[in-house]
Amino acid sequence: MPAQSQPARPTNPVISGFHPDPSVCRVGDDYYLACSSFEYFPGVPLFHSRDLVHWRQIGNVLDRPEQLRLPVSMPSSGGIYAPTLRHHDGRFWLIVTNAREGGGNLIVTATDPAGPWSDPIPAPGVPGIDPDLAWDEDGTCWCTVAGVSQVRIDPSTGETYGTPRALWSGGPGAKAPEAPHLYRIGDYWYLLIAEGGTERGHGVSIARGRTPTGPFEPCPANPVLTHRGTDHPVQNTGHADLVQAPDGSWWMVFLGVRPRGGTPGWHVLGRETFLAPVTWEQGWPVVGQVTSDLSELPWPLSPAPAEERRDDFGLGELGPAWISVRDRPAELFTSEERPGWLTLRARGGSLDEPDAVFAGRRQQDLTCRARTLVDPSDGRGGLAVRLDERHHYAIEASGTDVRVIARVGSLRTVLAERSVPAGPLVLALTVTEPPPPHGPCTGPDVVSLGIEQPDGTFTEFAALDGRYLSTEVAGGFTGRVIGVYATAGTVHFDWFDYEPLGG
Ligand code: 6LW
Repeated sequence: MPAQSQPARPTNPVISGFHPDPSVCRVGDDYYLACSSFEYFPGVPLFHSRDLVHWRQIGNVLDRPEQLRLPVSMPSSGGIYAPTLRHHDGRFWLIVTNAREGGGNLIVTATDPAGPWSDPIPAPGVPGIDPDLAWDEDGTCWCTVAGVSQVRIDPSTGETYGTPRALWSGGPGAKAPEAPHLYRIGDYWYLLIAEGGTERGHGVSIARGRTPTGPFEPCPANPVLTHRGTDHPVQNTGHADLVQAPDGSWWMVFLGVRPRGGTPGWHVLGRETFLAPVTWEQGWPVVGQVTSDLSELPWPLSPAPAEERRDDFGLGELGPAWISVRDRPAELFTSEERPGWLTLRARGGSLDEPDAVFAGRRQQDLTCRARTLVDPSDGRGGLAVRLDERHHYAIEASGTDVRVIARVGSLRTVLAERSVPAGPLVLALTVTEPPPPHGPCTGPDVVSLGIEQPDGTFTEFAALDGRYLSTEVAGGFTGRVIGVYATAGTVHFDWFDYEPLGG
């Protein structure tokens, strides 16, 4: 299976595409990082790095149905929110929220972060989202959540002790104090939080105290990171975690977005993971510039993981970058029916359904191309770029009929429909910059959908403004995912490829 596609140059974002709420920890020379996954299965992508810049996805923490059930009644952008990943006492610990009715906070552990991870341990006494785990010197574990409040917990049972106590809620008047992480650094306990909401006002603030339970004194220079009101190309910076490198230097991972187009700007890749250096002044962290070029790191960079663009569906199991909507039952996603092909069996008649049979990967590049060789003789299916059930563009085939469908909010339309010769065919889409002139109403990008002729030329069926597949239009916490789907019968896919286009 292909490795996670990574930039060849050391650039920010360090993990591009919809990979928000990063939580990082280091064990020896190895860093591990986990992100939110919302309505997608498997949940909680897990990455490994040796240099904080090049990350390779080594698995998903919640990759068995027994660990993660996301019902169709759960709206998109519900589900798995904001993990905290820590290493303590020879084990990895991950606490995360399943934000659905009857969900709640849960803890999983593993000795190998690539898995398997344990079945979830429910933590019903943890009151809210964005849980953090921190252990003090005597082994007492504290769970701190958005708000910000804290309760003592036994992470091996999920049992909490006493009632949650309010700790600190960030700057005066700032909304949404969330994403707390608590650390012992030197003589202080530091409480790092996000505030201002996960939109353009987002920021990171910090307070410190002598004990893990406070009292906490806010940093006079708060927020220690925000791009609000600036013209920085990376916006919405917040939801951060700190890590110390083996050389003693400190680093922050955090989420940010890259809005493009005119006003108000649209971001389409979701919230991505960025890296910035941290220095300390008078016991407070100072976050360095968020630069796009990370070549000047204080250690040699490991080679970027190989970019394998094509997935041949040969090994019988989808690689870790592949995600599906809410679940992925083996009988509906199989390579046993036709070896070397991925066969999808439809459930639900369109991508508008919350249980559509879809397997995709995050769009990780501002401009890119995706293609798939599909055999539509036994059903209907194709290639889609998906933001959620209500926002997606697709090109699909059924027998000799090929059409482009756009769903934007409550509007659903077939934009183009043509006949093609019977047999397998290549469906393709590109995401490119809007053609000039650029003005205040120009969108972020253009999604063009069509078919590739046997001679390799592209025949465009429709070109659509990308803003309608942006978070600013659709709402929510995710980003675009590009993949294959079936909406009737059985549809076979021989390969899928995805490549950045550059520029
Ligand atoms: C997450 C919260 C946030 O729980 O967005 O940006 C929420 N920060 O901390 C969903 O990712």
